[in-house]
Amino acid sequence: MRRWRTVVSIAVLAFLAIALAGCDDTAVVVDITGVEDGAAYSEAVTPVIVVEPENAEVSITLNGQPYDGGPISENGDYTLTVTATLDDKSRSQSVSFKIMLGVSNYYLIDNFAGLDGFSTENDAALSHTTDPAFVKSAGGALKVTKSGSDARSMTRLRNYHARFVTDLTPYNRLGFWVYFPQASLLREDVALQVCFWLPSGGKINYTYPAADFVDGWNYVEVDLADPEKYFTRTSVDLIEFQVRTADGATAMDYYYDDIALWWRQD
Ligand SMILES: [Ca+2]
Repeated sequence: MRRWRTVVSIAVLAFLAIALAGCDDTAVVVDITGVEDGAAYSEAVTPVIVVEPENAEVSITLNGQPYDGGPISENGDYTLTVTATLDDKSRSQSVSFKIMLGVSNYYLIDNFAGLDGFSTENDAALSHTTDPAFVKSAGGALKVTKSGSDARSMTRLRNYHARFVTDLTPYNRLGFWVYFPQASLLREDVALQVCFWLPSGGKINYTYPAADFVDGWNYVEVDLADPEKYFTRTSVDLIEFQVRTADGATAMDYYYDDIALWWRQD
């Protein structure tokens, strides 16, 4: 009876056998520490990977490319995947995270592990998807089905959402991913509008033209501190994400993922 236990620390590009003890259990184990799924980091990170047993074949990729284990220091979205295989047994673990240099107060409102806390107006039906083609970050994504009955399609983040924030003053940015299958179908002047509804009944609107979007995933970053908006951010009742097509009869499935708030010192 023998046990093989191995620590692979890619931080130092070394494989270290740390223990040999009696047991013939050859279960394949993969453990990633140093980065957390769904997290955002304001400085470089170096993941630490543990694989057992030591003679397992190990594949490590970062965004699908071979990864040498060095510090990850550039702004971006990353998915680290470790796969260990021994005989017919295989184990894989993935962690998705962001590097956002100089950012503080990062607050993930929703990465859509589920779907709760949203309502709709006009032409929108919401559902939850885990189809990898339409998921940008950990968890799933929010699918909006626009049937073609109205040009406007509204998804509303409501104050009963578990992670809703009323006072936005600790944050000066809101960001999210949106996936359009065909951006040319969007209304030219206002393809997307983000509205912050205030208790007074007023709204603070941010509009984005069709030219801002490509087919597939787009990242939208809203400058909450835009001096032209006169937006004090102390009290917000709901946040509306409105998509408009040029033709009201256009049917379109589109997607949101990874809605977050943060502070970035300009
Ligand atoms: Ca997600």
